[in-house]
Amino acid sequence: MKKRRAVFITALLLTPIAALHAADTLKPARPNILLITADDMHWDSVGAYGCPVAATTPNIDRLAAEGFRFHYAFVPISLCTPSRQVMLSGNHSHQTQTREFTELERVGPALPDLLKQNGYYLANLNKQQDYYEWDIAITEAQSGFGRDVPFFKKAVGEIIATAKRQNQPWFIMANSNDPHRPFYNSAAELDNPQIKEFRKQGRLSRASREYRPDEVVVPGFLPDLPEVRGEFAEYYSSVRRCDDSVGGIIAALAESGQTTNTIVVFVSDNGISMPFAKLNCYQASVRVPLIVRWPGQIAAGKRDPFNLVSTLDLAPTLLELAGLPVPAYMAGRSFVPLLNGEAETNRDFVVGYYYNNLRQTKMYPEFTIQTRDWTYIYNPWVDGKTEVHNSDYTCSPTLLAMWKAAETVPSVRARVDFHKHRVIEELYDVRQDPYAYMNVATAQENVERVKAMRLQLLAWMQEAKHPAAKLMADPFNKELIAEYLAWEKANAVKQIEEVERLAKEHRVRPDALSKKALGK
Ligand SMILES: [Ca+2]
Repeated sequence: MKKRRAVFITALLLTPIAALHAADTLKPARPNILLITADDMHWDSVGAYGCPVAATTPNIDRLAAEGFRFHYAFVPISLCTPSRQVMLSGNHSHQTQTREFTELERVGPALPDLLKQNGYYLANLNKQQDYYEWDIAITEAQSGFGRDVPFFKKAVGEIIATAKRQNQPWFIMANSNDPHRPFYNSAAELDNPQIKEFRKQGRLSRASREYRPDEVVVPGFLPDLPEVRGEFAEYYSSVRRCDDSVGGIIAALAESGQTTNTIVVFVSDNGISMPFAKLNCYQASVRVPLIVRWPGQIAAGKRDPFNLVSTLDLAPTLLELAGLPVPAYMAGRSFVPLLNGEAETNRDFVVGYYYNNLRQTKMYPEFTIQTRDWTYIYNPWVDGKTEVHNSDYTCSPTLLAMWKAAETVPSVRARVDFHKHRVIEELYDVRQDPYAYMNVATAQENVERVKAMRLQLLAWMQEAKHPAAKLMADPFNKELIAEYLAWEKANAVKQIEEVERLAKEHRVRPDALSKKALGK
């Protein structure tokens, strides 16, 4: 372990010296960075994370065997674009004003900007194209909606070859659209006009293994109804197709001969698109698989079973691994010491949040503190009458089946009712209740715990200058709740106007505004 640490220290010490000579031909050797994201993949859908279904991710498992994986990794927000924006900016959603699909305020240069300034060739497949000066950005329309497995390998191979010709280190952000809805071979996938077109062109890849309903396990946070099981069979086939894409990307890297000089990160952007998961603040919403591989530099096959990390930390971590300084304006902090086997200090929780559905002004702000053993959630929008609307899965066979079953099955009715209305405070004992059924926020034995977790949220909000900070100091004050919700709504209206203005000026793609284009 000491030896490995020494490698980093040496690299950091040498960088400024090497930089002195950088003006000529002697460029400092920077590692390449390959950031692979899955879309809406539940944390334990990966075999290496204990997936209960067989052989879902052989390629990602190989990556885990060759790399370092975090058992407790979280995203701060369970929504696609904001989550990826957190990864790239190292800042929280409210700091960059990325509550929805467009970043409106730059805190400072983000990871791609800083890498570009240091000579990197930047490439992006599928997502996050509006904000950075990518040397090449491949759209969903070009990539077969992220469902064309051979395309990933070919594109990554060509990008690496281009960077090599230009003698540049590279940063590739390769985003699979799997296992995002519409799921594999579902009616919604087969009926989607764009996907239909790709299918005609022979670009809709088959998964290398397709799952039948009797082969899958429905996670405990959902009832095991036939329609739910049917969707999970489609979902796991999507997971497998994502894994096929990851395999192609890794093969392209291997064929380029640059494996040893490339840091590979695999991460999901949020939990599965299902009730009590995506677009919420439960563990199933914000917990993700996170694997880092750098042969010879980061211990292979190691698992960190203890420390909590957030994808907020990715940008600072990758900057440090690349031997670059981490700017003070980034809210995340590098987890390089953890990769070196050191214990983390001063972090026994991570924060999370959620605000609203895509391009809507009705807000459902939720905030969470996640620890290894507890999930605390504060829902200021809850008033006993308002019904939550999570656009992503409202018409899903799963939710429709739950509504139907609720007519006759009391336990499902209770679950459906709770999902609709919630309560203002939730607390779950993750060890005893991993699927968040028993809200113990008001239990006498948890009074001090809840108080402490509220204070953790308050301290974070104060430090990160969150507009809910005043409310969090007095979380049941109805006037403060109304004031905060009015602020969020006004801000959402302002954001939509700003996005429309930017689209008119062609500073964001018009399809960033289209729900259809985003598969919503
Ligand atoms: Ca997503």
